[in-house]
Amino acid sequence: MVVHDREPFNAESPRAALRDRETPLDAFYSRNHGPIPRIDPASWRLAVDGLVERPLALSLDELRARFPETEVVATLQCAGNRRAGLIEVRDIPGEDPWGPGATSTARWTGVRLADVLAAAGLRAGAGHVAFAAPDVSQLAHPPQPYGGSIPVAKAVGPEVLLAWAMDGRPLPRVHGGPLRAVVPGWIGARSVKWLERITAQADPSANYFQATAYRVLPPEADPSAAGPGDGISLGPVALNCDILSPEADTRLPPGPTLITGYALAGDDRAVARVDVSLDNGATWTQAELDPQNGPWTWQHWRTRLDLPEGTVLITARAWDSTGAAQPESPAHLWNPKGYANNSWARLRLACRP
Ligand code: MTE
Ligand code: MO
Repeated sequence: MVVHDREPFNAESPRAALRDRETPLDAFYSRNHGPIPRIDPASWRLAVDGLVERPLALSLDELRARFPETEVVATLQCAGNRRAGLIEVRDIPGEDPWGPGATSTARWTGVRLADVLAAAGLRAGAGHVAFAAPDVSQLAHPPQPYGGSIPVAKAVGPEVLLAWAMDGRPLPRVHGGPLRAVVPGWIGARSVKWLERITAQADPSANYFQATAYRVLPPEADPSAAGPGDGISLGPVALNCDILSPEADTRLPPGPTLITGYALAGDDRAVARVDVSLDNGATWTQAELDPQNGPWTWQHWRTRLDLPEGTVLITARAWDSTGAAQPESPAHLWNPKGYANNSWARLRLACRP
């Protein structure tokens, strides 16, 4: 792992681990805003309340007994993925320089949030489903508990899970055990770990991590002065891609070389095409897409290009199923908290015989 902080623990997957269709459990990235809470599974209950007909309080056994078990293979991606590319444009004090590894894919097992909401019975006026967790970020001023919300329209999708297992193993504590939300296609921040409370409500969550953080502020804003509702709230993850091989900053002989990478499209969009360029986007070659591993995962791609001798800049960009493409430059995307850098992927190499 590429460790950014020990406490709270933040680490990204090494590039090599991103080449697998599903990320090995011990290489899955880890993004924590506070210390990992210690939860006693025996006394733990999931509360479902707010604008519902029948509030629920469920133990893990009750949750498993009452609702059909479902599996979804899904990629999570942090909104801070590839922040390092924004920091190269202009410094972002206080935020970690994540590379392309704040993303990973796992097979999640749990129950559909939709089924739990149906059992509770959503009442008229419920527009959002809020998630609350017990961990507290000491980096926010004042310290803030973690939470977030998604609109009801997303929450009732069959892909949104309350998961207790990852790759067939009990959900590791670091990834939210005993229970977490998994919201495929949305920024990782909405997949709330150590889930304790689900609240149906009219408006988005007032939690700091929904109302104030994970928002794109205008370039001139002072992020330490930002308050609830400032900036643009992030939901569906941005169309993105990166180059996974060859290794960055390596020396290779010139000649035909395999270039591979991942791409990910937000929400219910799919990756439709990935292009690779050796001349900074003047001309492009279409990469081959690997077979899809389900509708909610990243898309690996590959192509073989004849690399010339000298310094080579490899550029990649993805298109999604609506015809949208990634923007060219991180300079135009720079924002004070460093979110959603989905500019063209670039990798520099020295090719010498
Ligand atoms: N849930 C809680 N309770 N606390 C957190 O700090 N981090 C969020 C989300 N859920 C977080 C959380 C963020 S920002 C991301 S990107 C994902 O969890 C990361 O999930 P992972 O650590 O399992 O990779
Ligand atoms: Mo995140």
